[in-house]
This record gives sequence, structure tokens and C-alpha cells, in this order.
Amino acid sequence: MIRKIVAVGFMLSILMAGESQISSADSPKEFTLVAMVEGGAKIWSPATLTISKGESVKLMLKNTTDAEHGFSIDELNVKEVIPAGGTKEITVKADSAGALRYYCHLHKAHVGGQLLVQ
Ligand SMILES: [Cu+2]
Repeated sequence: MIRKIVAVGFMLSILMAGESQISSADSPKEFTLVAMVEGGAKIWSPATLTISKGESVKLMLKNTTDAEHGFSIDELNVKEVIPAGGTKEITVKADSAGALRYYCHLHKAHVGGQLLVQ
């Protein structure tokens, strides 16, 4: 009986160790980018976002306006459309350092920003 309990405890500790490993690998850094209207201009905020190269990051693309907006990063093959009032979650990973422009491909006047990969 005692041996059985020890065995179960041992298995549980293995399971729990495995699980904590999975969850740490599973929870990348998360950033929120917001499409908003400021002073009559459409912008993506913040204007600069810094990430580390080779690191997967989650981007929450939030559109707080009453029109749909695009979010593109050409170098990472990202091209999303976020509906009015909607949110889209994407994961990106840049393998080399540099400044990647993000912008709305639906509106030329919509001010984007840059993803700084360091
Ligand atoms: Cu736009």
C-alpha cells in the first residue's frame, strides 16, 4: 500500500514537472497593439515595439474604431484584417535583427509603426 502511494506520488511529480515545462514554453511574451483614432488621425499604437530576435511573441491586435483595419508586416508575411471593435491574436517570430514596419494595408493614411527586433 505504501509503495503504491509513493509510486503515485512519483508519477504525479513527473506529470507536474512536465506540465510546468509545457506552460512556460506555451506562454510567449504578449503585446497589445491598438488601432485607434487620435486627433482625427488613424494610428496603430504603440508606434514602436521592441522584441528579441528568435523569440515568439504574441500580438493582440485590438481595433477600437468603428471601421475595419488592416495589420501587415511584410517581412513576416503578416496580413490581417481586424473588424470594427474586434481583436485578433497572432504569433510572430523574427529571426534576424532589424526594424520591421507595421502598417494598415487598407488605409494609406493610417499611421503604423515599427517592430524593432534586437
Ligand atoms: Cu486602417
